[in-house]
Amino acid sequence: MTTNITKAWWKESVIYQIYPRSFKDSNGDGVGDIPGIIEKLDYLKELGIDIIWLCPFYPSPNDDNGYDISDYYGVMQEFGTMEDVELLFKEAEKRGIKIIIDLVVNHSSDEHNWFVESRKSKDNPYRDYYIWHPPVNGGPPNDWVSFFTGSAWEFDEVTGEYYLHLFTKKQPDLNWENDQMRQEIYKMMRFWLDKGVAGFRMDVIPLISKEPGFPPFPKDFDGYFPQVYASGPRVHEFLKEMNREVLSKYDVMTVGEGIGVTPEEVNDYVGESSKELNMVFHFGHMFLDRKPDDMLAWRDWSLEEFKDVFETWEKALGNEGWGSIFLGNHDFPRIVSRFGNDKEYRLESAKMLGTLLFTLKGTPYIYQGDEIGMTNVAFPSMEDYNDVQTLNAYRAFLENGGTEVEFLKKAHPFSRDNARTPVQWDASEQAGFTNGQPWLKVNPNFKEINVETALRDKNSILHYYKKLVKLRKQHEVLVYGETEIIDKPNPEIYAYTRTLENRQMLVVLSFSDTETDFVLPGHLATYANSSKVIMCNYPVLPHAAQNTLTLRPYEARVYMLK
Ligand code: TEU
Ligand code: CA
Repeated sequence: MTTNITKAWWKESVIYQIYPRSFKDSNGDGVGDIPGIIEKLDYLKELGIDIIWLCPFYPSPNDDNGYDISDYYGVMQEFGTMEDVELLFKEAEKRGIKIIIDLVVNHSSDEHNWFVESRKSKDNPYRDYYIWHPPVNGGPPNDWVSFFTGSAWEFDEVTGEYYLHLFTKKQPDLNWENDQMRQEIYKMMRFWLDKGVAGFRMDVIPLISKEPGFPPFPKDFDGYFPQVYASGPRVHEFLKEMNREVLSKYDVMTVGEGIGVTPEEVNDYVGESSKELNMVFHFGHMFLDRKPDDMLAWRDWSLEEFKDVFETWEKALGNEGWGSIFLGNHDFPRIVSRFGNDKEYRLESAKMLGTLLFTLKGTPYIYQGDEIGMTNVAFPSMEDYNDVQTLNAYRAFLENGGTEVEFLKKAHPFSRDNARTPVQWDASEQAGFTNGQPWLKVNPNFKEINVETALRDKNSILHYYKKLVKLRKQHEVLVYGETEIIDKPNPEIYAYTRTLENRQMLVVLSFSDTETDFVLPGHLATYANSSKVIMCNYPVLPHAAQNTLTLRPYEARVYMLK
């Protein structure tokens, strides 16, 4: 099998996501900061990553932890200064690490100067930077809902109109129909690119173009609700313009948060000839276990559905587009708690999930702490929670007659705070994250799960991740090879080959907590019998493959077939 995929540095890279508030506090105020990241660059270099995705570090009232930006050109005081950020860029570059930053331009903070002006009067020059609408029948213009519970419209007394906010009411949506506003965004992007950033992760970018006339939410819609708001009529025009005027002038990469994007349309965003973005994150596997429109309602899912998500997207992307592989981020539960077993098989299942991350086709993204197998937390009281999505859902839950105890049961597996507890650096107080009181409590399991312990133990998840990074760098087939699923309906095993020209690898992953037999199809068994296991998450390697592989709980194996 040959491939005519265009090669690119960002396809071959490994990306590490940093949520600065929770990464490392350098000055004891309990909040992670930029100097804290600089301290840990050598650690990241050792891990082998190529690119850091830095979550928002700009001034913000922190209604949504930095995703509500009040100044696109500055640095949040708690995180440090512009000099600190410039030093971070320089120190990263010294180590051969690139940095991409979060571009949050579907909305700003209501404390951004543009909005402060915009709400003053109907004829303010900034009025049209946001989306204002007069009341309809004395109420909101339509029935759109915010991603974080309640109406997406907020009434503003000053001018007697509503403004649109798809997220919290402190995150008013910017009006991309306004040419001048768009030019301001492009100018700001150039500002950061000229400082040396290697690209952007674009927050909820498919939402920037709104349906004209603001029609009501379609009746009987049974898909995933962001699809209704995503991919508005001018989204591709805007992204092409952004690419033409800004991105195409630099050698950079972009990854859009592909919320609401369907496989059928993905190459309109990332297909090479579309000249818009390089990659998007797809969310099919992130919403398998919850009802689309209700974070609190869980549903059962099967491994087959999970495989189908990745297969569908790889097929849809073909040779025109490129994928991004992630299992979690700052918005979702910890991957080992969600897709693995964070109790008796934490080590094995975290390594197995890592194997998946690095052997599927697409650029892999590690979320901070996953490389040591950090787990979900179960705070005993709602007072311990910080995330605005969780708190809004809690308020609505109480209004509907629920209790704190009931809500906690639901919040434990789904709250975004699961991924936001401080990174566990060592076994000292507060996990070595801070000398003070952390802004969010440290997970009580830090004495066992922390970086220092993992560095000392050659059998740790961390060391396994390092090997995976190396493996992917050594074998081009793991980057560019095509994936073919074997025995897709198998409810416990996720197995696939990766093939590039005359090279072939076989990956076999068990999602089961018991021993499981897996029968290889004839054509593969022939090769497997004489092939080498080049990666395995159990210390004792299995013998060379036979037709039937007996996999231990959460076992992961990578064979070099040819
Ligand atoms: O997330 C967008 C998004 O769709 C999330 O709201 C997601 O559905 C939810 O968190 C799942 O639990 C981005 C950012 O990643 C998120 O942190 C921000 O809160 C949001 O945009 C608004 O900027
Ligand atoms: Ca600090």
